[in-house]
Amino acid sequence: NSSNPQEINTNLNPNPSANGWKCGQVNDGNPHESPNEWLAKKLDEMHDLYLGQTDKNPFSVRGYRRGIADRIDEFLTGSKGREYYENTEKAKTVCMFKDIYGVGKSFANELYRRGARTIEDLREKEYGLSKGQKIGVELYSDLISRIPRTECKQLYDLIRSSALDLDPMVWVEIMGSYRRGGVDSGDVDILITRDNSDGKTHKGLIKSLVNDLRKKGVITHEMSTPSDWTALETKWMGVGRVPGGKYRRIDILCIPFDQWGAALIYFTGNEIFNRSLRLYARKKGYSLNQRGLYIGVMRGPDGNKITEGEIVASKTEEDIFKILGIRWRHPHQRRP
Ligand code: DCP
Ligand code: MG
Ligand code: MN
Repeated sequence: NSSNPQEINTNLNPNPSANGWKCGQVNDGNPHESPNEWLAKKLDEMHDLYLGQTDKNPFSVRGYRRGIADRIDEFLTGSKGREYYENTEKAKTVCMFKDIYGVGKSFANELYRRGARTIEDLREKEYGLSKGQKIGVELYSDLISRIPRTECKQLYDLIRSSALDLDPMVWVEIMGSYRRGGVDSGDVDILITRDNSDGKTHKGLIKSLVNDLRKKGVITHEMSTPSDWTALETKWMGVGRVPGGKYRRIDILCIPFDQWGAALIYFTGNEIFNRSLRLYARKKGYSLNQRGLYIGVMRGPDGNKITEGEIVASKTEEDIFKILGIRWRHPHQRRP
């Protein structure tokens, strides 16, 4: 019975990008129709169909109207936000601001409220931007463009050879979308550790590496630096380039040698693959994070850890997949 609203498939997808619709574009179903008009029409259709049923009393109609109102609310307050669904000057400006490194939805809106309209405005006037956001504004057009795979490889080779010159025992890998086989990437993700079988570690290497790459003009800006440069686990975030090329976001993660496998899984991603693997581990009584696979982790009602548990695997990806009882997936297949 297609007149029952519960059974109508309206093909509504709350995420317009799933329908190929992006910021500043209109719905592709009808070039003269904005996404808002299209959505309103769909909801009207649902409403009319519902009212057309003779067995519905005024109370259930009111309840149904409220249901629709809730759905609209849900769309408008969804992760992309109201501006995503509109093709207005404000929507386009807020979208542009959201693409600045380190700027989220609410700050993008605040900048608009405070009168900013262009990237130039943000360069000229004081808006209380953080250090990272200022770099994001300064290098806006470079940082929003994708990095071709060959250029990722060039940056990786430059970083790797510097690291190996400093210590021939280091392990350096390129991770993220590059390892998953992407034709281009949003940033360059680098994982570093050191074979500790001779009793030495990579402690402090990140500092010398960043200094060396700065001297070579490969690293140009720092957005977030380790709180302790001499720790075994450090994260560095910044910007660099193949000398003469575009400015690119670079993330460098240093980790203890025995966590290599768990870190490989985490930093290869993608994020959805990681979430499903972690959920799967939990269902089997384990707990997986970027440091290792644990057993006996006790969690409170909020899901927070009460006990650390005991580590059962972390050195290789294969060890972790094997204990979980699933076959190892090639990184190219980790993009569900
Ligand atoms: N990661 C994660 N959860 C997050 C952020 C990151 O699990 N909230 C993991 C999975 C990602 C990896 O770290 O694949 C690298 O993060 P990036 O943000 O660099 O994402 P990608 O490299 O996958 O894509 P992009 O090409 O946009 O950089
Ligand atoms: Mg990346
Ligand atoms: Mn990254």
